[in-house]
Amino acid sequence: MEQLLQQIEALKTEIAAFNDGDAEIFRIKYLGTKGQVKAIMGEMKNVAAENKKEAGQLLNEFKLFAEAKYETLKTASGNGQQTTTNEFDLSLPADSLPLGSRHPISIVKNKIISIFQRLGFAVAEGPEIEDDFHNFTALNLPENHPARDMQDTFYISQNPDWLLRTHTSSVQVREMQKGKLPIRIICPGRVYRNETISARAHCFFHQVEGLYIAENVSFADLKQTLYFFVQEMFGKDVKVRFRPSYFPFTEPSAEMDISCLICGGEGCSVCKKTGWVEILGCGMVHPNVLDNCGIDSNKYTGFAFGMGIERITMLKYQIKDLRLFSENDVRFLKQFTSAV
Ligand code: 2NM
Repeated sequence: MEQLLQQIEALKTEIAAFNDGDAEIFRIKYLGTKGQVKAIMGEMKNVAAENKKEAGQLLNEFKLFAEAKYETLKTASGNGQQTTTNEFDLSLPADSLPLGSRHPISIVKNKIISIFQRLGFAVAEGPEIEDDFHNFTALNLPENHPARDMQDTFYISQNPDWLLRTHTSSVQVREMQKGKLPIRIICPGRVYRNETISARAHCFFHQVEGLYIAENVSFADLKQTLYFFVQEMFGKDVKVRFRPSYFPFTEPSAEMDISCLICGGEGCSVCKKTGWVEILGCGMVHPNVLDNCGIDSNKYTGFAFGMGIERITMLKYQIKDLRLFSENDVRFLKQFTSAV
């Protein structure tokens, strides 16, 4: 009797662990005419008469246990008659993946691109690891020029000539060097500056810079292009103003403000009670830059501009903290929807 109990327990453990998945293999091994359940049933004849009742009960329970497992396997494989080991129904549709949403920076970047594409601008891209020439020297910032201090740069320790680009002007330098004129491009991309991270600064951000070089390009063309852009971006009611500024790569240079979207020019915390918010820098490309890139500055003129995508996005969606863009908190990200 003791031996029989041990045998039943051992078989129960074995059956419980059976996960071959194939019901037919299970049936033959345990429930068939030469199966182990039948075999152990045959042990009844060796059980002493006074134990027969208890043993019979135990064996019946065991048989039911084995049969229940067989039913489970049959249901799992979908067809008890199947004799192959194909456990999967390959005709079932796949589980769908949850759909994410586009990042607000991408939404605004795509919108900026589509506005300028309608004016005939093409998109140009380039490397994020640049050399000193494309990031600084070509842009009229010779070595030891104090203007290099305007942007704190991340240098690559392997090579003192390499750095993380501080603006996408380096892409425009590469396009100018190709020598195919006229040039009408916008350059979206990530740029890097060594800043202490706060609500208003980060060690990287995203830019769109624009460049138009041809014969007889004027400051009037620059103003009209940028006015069209802000009207498409922020609505027809927006007003613009230009303030004189300084960039080493443009002369003259200007900063463009738009009337405050929050208060409509009345004065609020976003515009610091001025009614205006700064959105981009621009200017006529410095003749030195054209010459450095192999373009005849006596024949050609051009305008350029640059804007931070984070800044435009913060204004458009009234986002107060720059860090939200890189924390990837889905509670923030899923609030933005876009068709593009
Ligand atoms: C700005 C502001 C003003 C600019 C200049 C050039 C280039 F390559 F033509 F010299 N690209 N981008 C530029 C001019 C960028 O960003 C605030």
